[in-house]
Amino acid sequence: MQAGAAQEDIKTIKLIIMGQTQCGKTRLFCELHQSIYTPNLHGVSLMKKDYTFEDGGRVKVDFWDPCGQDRYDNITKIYMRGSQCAIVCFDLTDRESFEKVEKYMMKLEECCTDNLVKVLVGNKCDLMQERKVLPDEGEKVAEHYNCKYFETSAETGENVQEMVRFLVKMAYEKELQFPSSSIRLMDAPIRRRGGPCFRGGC
Ligand SMILES: Nc1nc2c(ncn2[C@@H]2O[C@H](COP(=O)(O)OP(=O)(O)OP(=O)(O)O)[C@@H](O)[C@H]2O)c(=O)[nH]1
Ligand SMILES: [Mg+2]
Repeated sequence: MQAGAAQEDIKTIKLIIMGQTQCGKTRLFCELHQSIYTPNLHGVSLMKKDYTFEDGGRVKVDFWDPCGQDRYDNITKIYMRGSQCAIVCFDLTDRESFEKVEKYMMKLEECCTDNLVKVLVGNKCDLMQERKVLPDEGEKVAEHYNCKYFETSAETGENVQEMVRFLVKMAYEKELQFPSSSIRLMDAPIRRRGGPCFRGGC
């Protein structure tokens, strides 16, 4: 075997994080990578990390972090394409960011294939006194979008590694089952469906 051949067998998984500006996307990734937090004020940033699983399988993960300001929506769409996994994030202390979850879920449905795996994340769970979204509400929306719900804190690190490891493992297992090279983006149907209720009363 040639030197480096084993390296080439390791798949790269593309992970994207989406969510309203200021919900904590960049800080979550900095916590995950144990790097110093610097806000990304423009465009998109990329971080990388390798994961090894119990069965010996390994993946390289590219973490794409687009700026959540609305004016970057079109750029974000470009980076969403070809993603195997996604974190849809909101700020537990900001009701509006929770109401925007639907927008990001719809975008993912439009731009990614059925094999995309995702999680819904309520971030800033360290700010308990300022909470504006109840755990049950997060759970209900996650259930609607057929994904798992996590509450994290990029400030304390609570649940951050666990949430990402869960997502990456799901993507890794899906990749073994349905290698993304066999999926053409053109095959991804454009779907529309009614959103969940974010305002109560339904
Ligand atoms: N208390 C607390 N503050 C947080 C947490 N996560 C992020 N923050 C703060 O929230 C602010 C926004 O964090 P960012 O990570 O830059 O938010 P973002 O979602 O990347 O924002 P855009 O890049 O504009 O889309 C910063 O002041 C962070 O320090 C958290 O878990 N707890
Ligand atoms: Mg950011």
